[in-house]
Amino acid sequence: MAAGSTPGTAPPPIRLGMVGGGEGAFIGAVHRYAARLDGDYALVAGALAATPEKARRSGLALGLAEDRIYDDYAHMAVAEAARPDGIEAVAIVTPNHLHAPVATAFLQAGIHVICDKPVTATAAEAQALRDLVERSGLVFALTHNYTGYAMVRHARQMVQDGALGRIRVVQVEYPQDWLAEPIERSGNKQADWRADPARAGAGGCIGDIGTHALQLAEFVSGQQATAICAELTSFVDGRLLDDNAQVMLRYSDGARGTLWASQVAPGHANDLRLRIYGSSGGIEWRQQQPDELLWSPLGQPTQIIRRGTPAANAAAARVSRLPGGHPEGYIEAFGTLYREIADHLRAARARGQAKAPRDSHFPTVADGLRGLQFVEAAVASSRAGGCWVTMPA
Ligand code: 4PW
Repeated sequence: MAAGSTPGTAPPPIRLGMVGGGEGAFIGAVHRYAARLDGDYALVAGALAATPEKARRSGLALGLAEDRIYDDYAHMAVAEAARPDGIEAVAIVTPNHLHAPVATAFLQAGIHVICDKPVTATAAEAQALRDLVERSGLVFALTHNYTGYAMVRHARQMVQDGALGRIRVVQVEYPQDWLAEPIERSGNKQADWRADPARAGAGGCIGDIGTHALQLAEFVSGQQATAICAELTSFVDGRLLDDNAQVMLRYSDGARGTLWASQVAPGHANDLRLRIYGSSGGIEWRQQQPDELLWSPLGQPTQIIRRGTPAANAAAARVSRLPGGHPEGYIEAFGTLYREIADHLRAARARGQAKAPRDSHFPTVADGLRGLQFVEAAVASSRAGGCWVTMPA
């Protein structure tokens, strides 16, 4: 039973607002699907776009009441905080450079934050945001969505149970191809702010998807990168930020690994892959076949462990919605984070209840700070010609 509910009654949905993510925006729609998947949230307010006309059109299309459609996020934060039925949490799905000011406005208004990644444009902003979150006591969730997949949870549990033995090698790859051409030629509007330093922040590909790759590698392996050596490259003519990143990593418990993130790899739409090798076996997971985990116990044939079968462990079962043979993917994994965040938000509603009722693993502002520290370390390493740079502990 969720916090704050009484037997036989469903707890009321969490009143959610959204900043950014108006009509045509990919990631805004993803957050809305994820929030609705388990019925935990109701979207009731939004500052959904940069122009008043588009903000209004987007708000009306989503069924928002006229007086809950805002032109300006700062006004929205103050107005919603003043209403008895005001939003309890806001989802931030703007370009990266707005994450810090928008999150700050809502935290200062006493509203919980769910933010897309990377958390901010710079590590200094991320540090300031982490301090603010700590002082406020509010929930700040970061949607590094790949940790929500059932077979990622399975893999993490295997590592924790010692099935792989001592972890030696952590290989993570995240190739995409949507920035393989200049944006003017591809016409990919989703991409344009991600390649603009003023709106994307310190890193291009390394910030947009390299941070996902690092977060996944650390989440599953249980080790933290302690030092990195990077080469960032901009292959497409005229591009100001990196579109390809090669990184060597040293991990805290002695493992070694590489991280390759690329947005210029034809044939790979969203091909995040993780391989971890230990003294007793290796595992491999692919985002494009997410219901399967390859398990190679040393000296034995490779097995395919499938979500929804008896071979899947309790960590996987806990976040599965559908029986085996009914594929789950990107939206369900995103929805798992939203569900776990909802548990925390409901626990926060019931004052005094510190523990969330479900086993939650959603990333926070601390993971976001780590991501920005990684981006800045990679940029520094690459600019210095590929030297080793220590990651903050
Ligand atoms: O967060 C990532 C993005 O910015 C995503 O998961 C995929 O790559 C889709 O868009 C980009």
